Amino acid sequence: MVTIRQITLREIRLPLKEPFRISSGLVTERRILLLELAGEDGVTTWSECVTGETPNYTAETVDTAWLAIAEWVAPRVLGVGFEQPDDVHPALERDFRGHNMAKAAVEMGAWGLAAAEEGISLARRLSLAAGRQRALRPSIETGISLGIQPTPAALVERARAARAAGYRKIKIKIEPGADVEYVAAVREALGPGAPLMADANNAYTLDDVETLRRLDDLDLMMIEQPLAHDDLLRHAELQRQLRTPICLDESITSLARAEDMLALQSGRIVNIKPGRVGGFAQSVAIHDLCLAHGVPVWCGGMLESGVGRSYNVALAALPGFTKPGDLSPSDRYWARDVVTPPWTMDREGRVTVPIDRPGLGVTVDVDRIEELTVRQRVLALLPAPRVTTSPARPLAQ
Ligand code: OSB
Ligand code: MG
Repeated sequence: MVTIRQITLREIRLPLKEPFRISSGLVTERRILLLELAGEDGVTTWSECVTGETPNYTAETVDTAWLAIAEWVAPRVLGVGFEQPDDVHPALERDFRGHNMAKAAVEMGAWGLAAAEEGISLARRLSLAAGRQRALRPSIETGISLGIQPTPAALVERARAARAAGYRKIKIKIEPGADVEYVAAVREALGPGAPLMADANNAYTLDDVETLRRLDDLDLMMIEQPLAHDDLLRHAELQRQLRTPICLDESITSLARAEDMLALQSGRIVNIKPGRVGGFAQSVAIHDLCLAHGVPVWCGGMLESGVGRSYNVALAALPGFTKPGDLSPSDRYWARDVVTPPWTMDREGRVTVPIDRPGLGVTVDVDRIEELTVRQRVLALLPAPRVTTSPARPLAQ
């Protein structure tokens, strides 16, 4: 049984070490929503809402998520005794459209709370989703996501450094004008065996098939989300014309969309981001579906703080996550993270899953979060109204 008694919603500001540019936008400082959830008997945990600052990735933003959590998500779950954390997602879907990242922040917090209350790690708790037991990997192979650079030479320098640091996958953000030449330069510099991929964040249409065909000659692990954010049909058309597997990110917003992708053959790999699909229950369901169909999945990232990263690491420990995840260590993005110890990666490009540490596996640095907080709101059920009995008065005649 898991019951969320109170949610403290905070916004913190965390400057990125360097600006991160993708085809659909630029971010220099993250605005991050953190949730502190209180359950029974004083047990608490933290979760993160992974919305961006602007609606360039999905329609949600930090501000819409703040509103959605306070107005619609929290009132549905506060004080409700859920038999399993699996039951939170359906409760948030009934007559409540969209706002997946706002829903996910609370839904994942319920998984975190269940893990903390049961004294097991988040990864172990998640491996028991939907009444089944899944094996767990003790460490996750990690990839880096390199933002769009001013020149191919600048990109090559970053790719070389990433390879030297041990990263198992180098994802290159592309857009028209910064694509074939850039990726080819990295292929040339790092050699034929280097694990490279490209992510377009919707920057192309089927009119660009010639450009995408040239990427096809660069032996990439995959091309991520080349076409529109909500498209499946055109991706299927494009996949028929490419040897390189298409990986879908933005287009997969639920289990149903993953089923559609399989039916339409819109792609051959899925990037699972739990925020994008409404939380852990849907993430596991998509994972299970893909595993059953031999479709590899990997865990994407949203420039999370160490709190969100702990959820991604737990998810990526599931057996179908066979491609390296966007799970860079804390110091890739932050001068100082909000968890201790920070997330680290070994020389072989692996992040260790804290399988035997209860809860998130890291300690949340509450003092640091206090310092970084720009607004805060406590969400709780109103205390039960005090019943006042007034003396019986004769009805007015
Ligand atoms: O498309 O995967 C993406 C960040 C913001 C929005 C979209 C994406 C990304 C990343 C970041 O690639 C990966 C990471 O968190 O390391
Ligand atoms: Mg992507």
